[in-house]
Amino acid sequence: MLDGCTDWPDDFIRRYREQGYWQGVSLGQLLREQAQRTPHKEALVDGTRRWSYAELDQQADRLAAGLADRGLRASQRVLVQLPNIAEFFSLTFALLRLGVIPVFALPAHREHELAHLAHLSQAVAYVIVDQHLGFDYRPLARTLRKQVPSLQQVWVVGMAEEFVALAQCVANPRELPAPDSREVAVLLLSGGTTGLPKLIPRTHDDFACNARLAARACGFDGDTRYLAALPVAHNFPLASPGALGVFSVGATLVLAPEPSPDTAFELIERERITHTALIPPLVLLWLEVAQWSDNDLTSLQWLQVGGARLKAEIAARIRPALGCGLQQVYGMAEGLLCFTPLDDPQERVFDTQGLPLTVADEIRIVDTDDVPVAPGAVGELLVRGPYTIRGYYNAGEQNQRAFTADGFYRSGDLVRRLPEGHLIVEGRTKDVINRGGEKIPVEEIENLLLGHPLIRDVALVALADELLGERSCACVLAHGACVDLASINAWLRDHGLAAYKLPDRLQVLREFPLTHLGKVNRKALAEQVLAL
Ligand code: OOB
Repeated sequence: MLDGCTDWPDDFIRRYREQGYWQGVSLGQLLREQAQRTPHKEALVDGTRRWSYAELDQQADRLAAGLADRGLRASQRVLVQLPNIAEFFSLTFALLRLGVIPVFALPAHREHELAHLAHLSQAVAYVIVDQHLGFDYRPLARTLRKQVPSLQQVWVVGMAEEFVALAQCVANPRELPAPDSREVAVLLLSGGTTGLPKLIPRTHDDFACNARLAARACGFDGDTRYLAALPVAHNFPLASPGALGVFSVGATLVLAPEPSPDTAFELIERERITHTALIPPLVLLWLEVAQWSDNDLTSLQWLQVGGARLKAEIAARIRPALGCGLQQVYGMAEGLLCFTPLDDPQERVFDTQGLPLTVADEIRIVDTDDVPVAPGAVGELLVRGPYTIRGYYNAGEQNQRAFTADGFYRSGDLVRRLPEGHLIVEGRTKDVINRGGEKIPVEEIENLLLGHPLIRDVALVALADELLGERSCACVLAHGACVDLASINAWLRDHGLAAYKLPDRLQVLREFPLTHLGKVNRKALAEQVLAL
């Protein structure tokens, strides 16, 4: 396995193979086999572009050959920051076929996050689109190249300027040695528990298992037409079941450039979409707009909702407004996926976050001493299984904290389990603000803000919010002069922070409430701010 990664112990490897979770097929092969079964079937729709399985397969082969000619070698890393466009998939499959490991940054990430990801992964290349939704990624590439010496090459979808156009990186397809399915296929980003995002190594075997079984749990088949409205670089629309789930059953993936109801409703009507996935704040927006939209949404059968807790009252509005069923999804880039079964009674679908995907997902719910809680009680969810990682990439010390000695991942989520096995997410122990599904690692923002000349001390806390579930509030002790939210956020933006992580509110205080151990009492602080 790639250096810096933690493998499963031998007896688990044997078991997961014997039980058929790991099928010994690399992700590149998965597409090839589908292309052989259904070459003419529509694989992917991006605006007016429509690629069959044979075309997608061939595009990937041509890019793989071209990128190999440019010196890419198995197990190198490439930082990929692409929006929902067809090239995301031709490139990803090209890299997968070479055994080169994509690191999936989100389109919203900026210099602060990207420099960290490039350093941590020692990426040799960075792939961008020229412009998307009014943002030009080329100046970002210039800055990043200066900061990260390992980044030798920048490939651009569209106008490359001084860089190289991805369209130029093609060559005649040739036979390439297939990577071992036990190898790391991709590096995903953690929602973050401490500081900056950590990298999550997912192997071909485990990621294929993730996508294939998720597709089954969501009833995907050859007639499925899935709309990727969320950014496909995220595990939910990428592989849970998302795009890889679509490709594993020979279905059709339709790409939306952004998830607004205006764009998505047009696509649902035009492309006869059957399934899609959203985070809770977008559900609210879709519900609002559906009231007066005259788009025909009757093809839509299932809406998957995950990433943050969905309120039962909102869940109940989905079928009346959108005419489709709801499936709750509780997942994490580290692995474990839970889905409400499609034939579950309404109250389970509204009130729970579903059942683990496989019987091989070992779940423990424990107290702060790692002792299992009584059945039905709330505790931290620990998990181990055929598609849950055993360690982050190059993170020895953090791995000591994030995993138990016997290999369980500490999710940082507080859950309880119903007698039938359904999990309900009740809160969390980790220091992350979940802003409607977008994760804000508290320490990362606090560390940045501590560098601000007017800030003496800072605590970022979550405030309850109707729309997003949580919003972030930066509570600061200031040096004399007054500070305000606009100037703090402009400063954070200048330091290259992604916009979704900017504090929603700033509160200047004289002192922080402390716990009896002398640490900032965040709960009391949030209550104090809400009462102001
Ligand atoms: C998904 O993945 P990540 O890695 O961005 O975030 C994982 C965390 C979980 O540990 C949990 O704290 C929260 O997001 N979460 C939920 C949730 N789904 C995720 N909290 C409450 N209710 C839910 N339904 O967010 C993700 C990955 C794959 C599929 C779906 C979501």
